[in-house]
Amino acid sequence: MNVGITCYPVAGGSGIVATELGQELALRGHKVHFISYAMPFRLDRFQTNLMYHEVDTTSYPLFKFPPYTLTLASKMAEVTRNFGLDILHMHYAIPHAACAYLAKQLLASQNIKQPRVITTLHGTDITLVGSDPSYYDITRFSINTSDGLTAVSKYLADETREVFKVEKEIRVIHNFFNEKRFKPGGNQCTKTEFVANNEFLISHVSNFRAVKRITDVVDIFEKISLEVPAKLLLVGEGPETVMARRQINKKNLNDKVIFLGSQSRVEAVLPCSDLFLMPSAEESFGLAALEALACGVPVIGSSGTGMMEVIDDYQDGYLFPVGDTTAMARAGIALLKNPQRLMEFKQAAAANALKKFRAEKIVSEYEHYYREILNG
Ligand code: GMT
Repeated sequence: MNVGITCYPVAGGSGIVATELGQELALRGHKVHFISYAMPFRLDRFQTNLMYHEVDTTSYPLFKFPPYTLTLASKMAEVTRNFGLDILHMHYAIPHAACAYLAKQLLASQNIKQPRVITTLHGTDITLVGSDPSYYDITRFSINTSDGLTAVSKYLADETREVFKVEKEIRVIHNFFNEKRFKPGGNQCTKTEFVANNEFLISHVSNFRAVKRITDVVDIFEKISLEVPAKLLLVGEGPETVMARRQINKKNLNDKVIFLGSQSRVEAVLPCSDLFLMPSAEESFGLAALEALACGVPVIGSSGTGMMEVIDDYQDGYLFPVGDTTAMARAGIALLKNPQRLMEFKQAAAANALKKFRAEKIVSEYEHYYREILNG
């Protein structure tokens, strides 16, 4: 198949899923074309069957906001025309699904065969941004006019049906990880690079947005570190980084916290961790949590979110209500103080992730779905 993929190229779950999917499809022999304003975050090496098409948005003094959506739609039409795309797969509804609709109309006006449009909903495009009144109608329209619709969790599919009153099928296709890269032990990091022999390594990976509740991460870590020797590894950066640094300073935790900044290969450091914290206010799935589990790291996350489909409570992690940092810390302390249980959780984390979310399984679900939409 010839597949066009559009995603946000910056560090963030939706772009990462889109990139990893494109890479896996290319490995399976499909021709994959990324169409975006910059090279996607994890698309950092040449790969057979994979091409990148940059969208230029010419500026003009009249434009306060250069019209990226128009140039993106034109580029989608151009790539479809030149490479005979069968499918345009949009990751994150806003504005990509609307652009794909426009591209199709453009191609129809030129009597060129139109591709099928599939939109994958990732989370904040529904829960935060899409439901804002200024985006609601156009998001609903783009969802309804897509030929196929997928959501990364049942939680998100239900939310979409409820918020947008969508009646068409929303296929749940969970996020996935590459089992050759994300695995316990076998990567580049050495734990003693970060901690002393008697210390535990606790980590958090995100784009440091408010929804991640970084203050809770620091709060939970502080409580744990009062009971067991530990260091906190923070990977990523974003709007909340400055605030996190301030909080860490204020709590005198500087010598216990390591900031690694943004990393495109988190699998190089995750296997060194003993525990992963993801106390987000909202999470449609929690890809970072899955990548930690895949590396054999138990996760403490928030109940009432899509993480309930990722973490097996009391088997490979714990789920607590958003903001209950005391319960989260207590569970973390008990786990780290019990070597036998910690080992069992680590093994269960890797095994559960592999069983449910390995790329080989999930990418086949996408391939199947593409064929269904093409034939239907
Ligand atoms: O989590 C973010 O802030 C990034 C965001 C995105 O769209 O890039 O992530 C969303 O999509 C990920 C991939 O499907 C999911 O794993 C995340 O749970 C989801 N984030 C939220 O729902 C807050």
